[in-house]
Amino acid sequence: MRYPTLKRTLAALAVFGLALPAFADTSVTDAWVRATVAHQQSTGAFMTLTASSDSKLVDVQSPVAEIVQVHQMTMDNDVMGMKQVQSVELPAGKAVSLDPNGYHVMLMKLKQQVKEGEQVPLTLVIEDAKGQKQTLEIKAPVRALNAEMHGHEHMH
Ligand SMILES: [Cu+2]
Repeated sequence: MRYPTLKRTLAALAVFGLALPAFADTSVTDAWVRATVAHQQSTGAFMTLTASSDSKLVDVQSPVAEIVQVHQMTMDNDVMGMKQVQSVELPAGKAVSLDPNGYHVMLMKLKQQVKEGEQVPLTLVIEDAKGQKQTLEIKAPVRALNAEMHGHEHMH
């Protein structure tokens, strides 16, 4: 009767695997960085984040910029601006977009021009509901888009 025992063990493992994912898993899609012109000090990185369990984006780092912050676009008396936020909520299973109209990753004090066709390394730090941190390394392609972020250069 060894065979049924083995089957039970495999079934138990499968259940275990489903019930207890080892780590909260966050996927990143559509990441991109806006290309800069010479001597431009800052730019934005954008992406869509989907976490498997309730999490938040708490930190971003990149070797191309001295300062990296997460910003949120704001509208105050019809004037568009932006403010730094400490984290971005990533509800389980919900795709959260960092786009030019909402949250974005701000790359400030750029060390060099960011040119179309390059890949910008970004390190994303995701914290789950238990406070466990997960680090995601991604490479975001640089896209040249003429659409200027509103109020961007004034803010930084
Ligand atoms: Cu910003």
